[in-house]
Amino acid sequence: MRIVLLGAPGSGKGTQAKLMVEQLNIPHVSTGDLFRAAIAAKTPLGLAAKEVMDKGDLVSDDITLGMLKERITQADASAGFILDGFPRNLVQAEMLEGLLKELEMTLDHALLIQVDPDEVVARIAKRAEIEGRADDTEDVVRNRLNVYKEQTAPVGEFYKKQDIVTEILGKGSIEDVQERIQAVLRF
Ligand code: B4P
Repeated sequence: MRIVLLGAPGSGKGTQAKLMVEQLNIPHVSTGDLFRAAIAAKTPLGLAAKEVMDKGDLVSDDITLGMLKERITQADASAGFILDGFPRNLVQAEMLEGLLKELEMTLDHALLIQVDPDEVVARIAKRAEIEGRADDTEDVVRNRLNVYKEQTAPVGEFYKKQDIVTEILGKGSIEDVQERIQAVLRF
């Protein structure tokens, strides 16, 4: 099964994807996590990405697609994957279409997790206290929300035209949200 998780920063995409992995036995591919690993390893890609991510902006599409292609062509992704944080804009959505066509693959679901902006800000503030991520400061979170509204929200419309979008209410406990996802995917 091939799934794309869409939603604002802090909507719980990563949190839900980790729970889905246990049930579906396919990998969770988070472009944010791939970038954070590259930053921790101080690779040239990581150094370039860090500057952009610290401001809350998006890393260039070519770099992101190259990294994604490398990940989804690994053996453990042959039966499917959960994409979290990709595509982040319409260019990436088109690039993913091309890549999947080349690999003779199709997407089964795009799950759009809906959470109020105030709730997102509160969740990320809590994570900032625990993890201290450089892009979780209030100003940067506001920029990330603007970037989401302008660049990522249209991706939902892109997949609505393909009739594969299901909106998931992201309010409530982590378990509540997971139950809603499981009801859609029927596992
Ligand atoms: P991401 O790593 O994707 O960061 P995110 O949007 O904050 O994560 P997510 O929505 O998964 O939230 P989470 O589950 O952690 O991106 C970071 C940056 O990387 C971007 O700004 C960009 O610069 C770069 N990047 C990534 N992908 C890119 C791409 N494709 N192109 C270009 N640049 C890219 O949840 C957040 C918090 O809420 C957690 O602390 C969690 O515990 C809590 N939470 C979750 N569900 C909850 C619930 N139901 N109730 C209460 N709290 C909850």
